Amino acid sequence: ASGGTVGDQVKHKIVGIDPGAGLMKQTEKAMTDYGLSDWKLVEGSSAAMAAALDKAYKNEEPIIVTGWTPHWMFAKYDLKYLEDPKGSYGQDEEIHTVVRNGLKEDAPSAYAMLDRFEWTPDEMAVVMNAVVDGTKPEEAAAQWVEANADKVDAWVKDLPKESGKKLKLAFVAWDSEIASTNVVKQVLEQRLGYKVEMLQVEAGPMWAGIANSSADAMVAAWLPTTHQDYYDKYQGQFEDLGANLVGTKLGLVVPSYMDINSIEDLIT
Ligand code: PBE
Repeated sequence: ASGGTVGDQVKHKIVGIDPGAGLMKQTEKAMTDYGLSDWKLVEGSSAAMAAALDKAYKNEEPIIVTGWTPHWMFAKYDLKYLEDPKGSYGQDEEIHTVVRNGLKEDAPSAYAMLDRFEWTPDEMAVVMNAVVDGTKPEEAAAQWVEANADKVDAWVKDLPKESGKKLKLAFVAWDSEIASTNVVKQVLEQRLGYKVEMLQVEAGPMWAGIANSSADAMVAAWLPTTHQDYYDKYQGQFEDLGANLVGTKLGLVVPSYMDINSIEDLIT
């Protein structure tokens, strides 16, 4: 890191992710709230953000990324969230399971399993960390399901088995959702006999797909804030089965070696 303000050091760029992510909208809001009009939020993807962070971190260069918890990057690197005294990123929230209308009648055992599905950030981390270390998501999920049989038993207890009934799970390629969607797929297939197709889409189409029934379910709804606009837009066209994970967080994330602590430190 060289001299000048933090803004000069990072060329007034914040490394973002996919444009449909709620995190991007919240970051735009934060930039307005804090008067960061000379800053630019760069669109990309989760993978590109992680690659940029990895590269900067290895060189001990300054970087500011949009980040969230649960995410493997906090285990892999020494990072900190910038304080958000204005509360632009809202309160801690939950990840919800959301299904299409009519799934309860059409696939009652899948509906029941999805309704029971819940796990902790630490459990999700096991799958995420395996994936970033090179295990295929499907394999990492299968290993987790095998190692956590008791927990999984409770999700499928007394539910009838199908023979190859088709089910579509929509998801966005966010690391957290790659983990959760793969675990749910494994459970529905191995334990309940479904044939599950995973549809990788952007955030908007994920919500639209549930609303228009082209997908059956998703476990990737960040509420009440991050996906609020999608939630409001499709109100009545989906069923919210409640939280599958609690204890999330969003914000601007920097390596701990950077000499700033708050979003306010970006104002020049
Ligand atoms: N995320 C991860 C998503 C939800 C899951 C925080 C990047 C978003 O911002 O919409």
